[in-house]
Amino acid sequence: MRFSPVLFPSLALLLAACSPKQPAAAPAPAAAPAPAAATGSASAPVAGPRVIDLVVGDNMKFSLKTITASPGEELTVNLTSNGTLPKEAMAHNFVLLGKDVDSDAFMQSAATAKATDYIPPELADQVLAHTKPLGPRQHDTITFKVPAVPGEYEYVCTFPGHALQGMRGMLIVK
Ligand SMILES: [Cu+2]
Repeated sequence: MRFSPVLFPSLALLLAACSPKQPAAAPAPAAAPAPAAATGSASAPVAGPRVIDLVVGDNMKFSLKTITASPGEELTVNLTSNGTLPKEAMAHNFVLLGKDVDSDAFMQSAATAKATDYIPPELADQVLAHTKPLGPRQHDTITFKVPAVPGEYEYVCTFPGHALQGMRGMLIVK
């Protein structure tokens, strides 16, 4: 009996130590809703690449002389040929060149690069984007990211002689 006063306080301490509020572990499940929020935002409308329809043909012109775009914007170029002449005699492509590329020098090399679709392999690093050469009623689509640096980027048809006859245009990034 004499020890009981001592025993009781220690028991009380023990109980207090064992019955601590367990909620400390509770915050963990709270993290679960995060992924749900992420999938929710994915269902929101997402803007895809802006589509540019470009028509080429026997007149050796691009239907658009200029294309204006924002830096870093994604563009899809739909190139369609409504030409009638055989592909061997007249093919058309869309080749977007880097900012400070000498387009005349590029075209000179391209003219002899038939085996690689008129893209000279040694100058491939000067090309930002390009389609394949199209014959009559053919079609090709490319998607690319507009350069982040504002300025003017020339696009040309690299089939021999075409750019010299005016088959060229300008992508204006601003
Ligand atoms: Cu052409």
